[in-house]
Amino acid sequence: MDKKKFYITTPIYYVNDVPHIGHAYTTIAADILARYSRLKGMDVFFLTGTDEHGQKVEKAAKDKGLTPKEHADIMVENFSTLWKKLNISNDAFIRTTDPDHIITVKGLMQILWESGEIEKRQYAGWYCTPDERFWTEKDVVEGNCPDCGRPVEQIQEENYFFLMSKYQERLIKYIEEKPSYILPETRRNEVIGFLKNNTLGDLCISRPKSRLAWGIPLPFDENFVTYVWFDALVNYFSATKYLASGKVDWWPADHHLIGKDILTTHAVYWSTMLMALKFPLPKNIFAHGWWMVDGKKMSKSVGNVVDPNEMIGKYGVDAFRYFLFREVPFGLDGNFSEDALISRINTDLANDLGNLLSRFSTMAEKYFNGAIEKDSDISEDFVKACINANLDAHDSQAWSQLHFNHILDSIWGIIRAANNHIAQTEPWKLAKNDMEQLKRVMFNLWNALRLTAISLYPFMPETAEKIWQQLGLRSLTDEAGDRNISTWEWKPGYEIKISKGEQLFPRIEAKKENRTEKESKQMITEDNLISIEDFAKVQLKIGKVLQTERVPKSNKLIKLQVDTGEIRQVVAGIGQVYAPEDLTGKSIVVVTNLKPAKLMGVESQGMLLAATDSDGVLSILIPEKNVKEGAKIK
Ligand code: ME8
Repeated sequence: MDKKKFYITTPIYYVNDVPHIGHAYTTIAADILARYSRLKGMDVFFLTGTDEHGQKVEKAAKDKGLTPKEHADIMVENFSTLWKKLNISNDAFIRTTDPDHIITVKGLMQILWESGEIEKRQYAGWYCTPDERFWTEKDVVEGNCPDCGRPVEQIQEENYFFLMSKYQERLIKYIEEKPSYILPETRRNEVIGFLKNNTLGDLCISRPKSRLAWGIPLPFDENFVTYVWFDALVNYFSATKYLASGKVDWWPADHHLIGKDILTTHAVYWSTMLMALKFPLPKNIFAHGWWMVDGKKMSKSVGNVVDPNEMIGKYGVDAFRYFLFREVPFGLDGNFSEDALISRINTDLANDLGNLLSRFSTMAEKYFNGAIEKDSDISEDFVKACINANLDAHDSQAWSQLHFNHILDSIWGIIRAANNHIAQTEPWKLAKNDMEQLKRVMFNLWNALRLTAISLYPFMPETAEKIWQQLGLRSLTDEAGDRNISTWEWKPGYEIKISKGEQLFPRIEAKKENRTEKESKQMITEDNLISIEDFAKVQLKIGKVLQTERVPKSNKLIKLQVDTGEIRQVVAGIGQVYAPEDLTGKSIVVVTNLKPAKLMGVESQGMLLAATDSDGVLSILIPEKNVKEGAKIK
């Protein structure tokens, strides 16, 4: 029998900026679903990628003095490197500059053109350049974009329009008839409300080349390029044609995971495009909520953007992955704080899970020399509680509705039951007078931990493997298939030998109370010393210089593209001493957590360290040995 297929996507992210926790969030969510589906024995195609055309990317490249493709080639690395660090198990990575994607976009455009779904019209409207969107007179708020608040400009030009308006009624009917097409329900209601209370216009799907050159040319008119959203949305389909295994027809997707910011483009533009193409619609579009910091939107100018690389470096991949999905129900907005993350690590991960495993393995080694024998009584309350919690963790409704925090809570149901069981049975007492009962307790605890590891795997793959190994089992993914996800009495066909390993999650000391800025300054002036905490605030890393060039009209400034584990642009005032070409390939020291600043209009995302002596000799700092880029300086 053919395996059941499961196709999941993330948005393709703009390469105009580096990834932050929001991008990580959607991608980890997709990874959780992909891993779970593989565990259940399905054939999975998990797609992510980057959106590389359009005005935003063109502008970001121009600011850096690069061509859009050069810029995209550098920036795409930030995403692929981060996905590796986060253990993202994507099967494919699409870039909209891939030649095969471009061919598909042109092909679909041509079909729509020939079938009369596209029309050329004279158009006058208000245009928001940063958002690349036209607005009508009534949308505009005091001359500003209703979405981003920036000024709009009046534009009059000829353009091509996709006749989206004629699909309005059909789309309403479709969404009403398919309750799980758009989730969560609040978002579904929003879309229905919008469609019922507004007249859907036609969608401008071209940009004149004279205004925007960086896009896919229309196949039927070379003077225009394709609107970036039309190009981007097609990725979900085009990838199935050239990035997936040839035997399976992957379209339609099971889930498009997106943030709530891009719901309209998916629920309305993409759905109607597919209707016009006579293609099936995806089975589900899930729009999750927004991560904020102190109740505010993350933004570079406010300086509150959370860098996932930093969080992984400080707390580990799995703690970060766990926190994002345990703390806030998937679908709602959440507030990110390191204190909340530390608290989850100390309570859920160190106290509940880590302690359970270490107590179990210590006892197994102490009382049975690591050997666990099969001996269970499935009528015991403890076993029943574990079986029920495990069933909840694999509840198909919870998984299809993406109730990740409920699922995690159910897994913690097993962990809590196991900890209670230890407290109630007091194995250290049984060791003195009832070894038979102790054997049973240990086997049951082993089973509870085994099911915990399987259930946790999609969320925390490294931790699950570590638990599995300490439990004396072989490869989790090989052995855990659908059959063993919920079987209590399962036992492998080889001898189990427990081997106590490292603590999964050492506790993190609570942060010392934050000194106010004024107090810190006072300290420095009073005795000219800073505390180790103050020094620890400065993040220093080794960076490898990839590309260099002078900042135009400056004899002092050099612009460097530096790999510090992620690619960043650094502008340094060393141009009177160093020629740009002298720096390429060198390892340097970079301050990586400085707020970005503009020097002569060019953005610098960090600072390189250099020393100047009293004679005015300037030297950049270079490590004495070969150390990898991204190495931390402590
Ligand atoms: O919109 N909280 O790309 P993008 C949660 N290229 N998720 C967030 C977030 C936050 N604060 N910020 C971003 C684009 N995201 C288009 C998509 S798809 C055909 C084209 C996540 O780089 C969330 O998934 O602006 C959001 O929808 C996406 O990043 C936007 O990424």
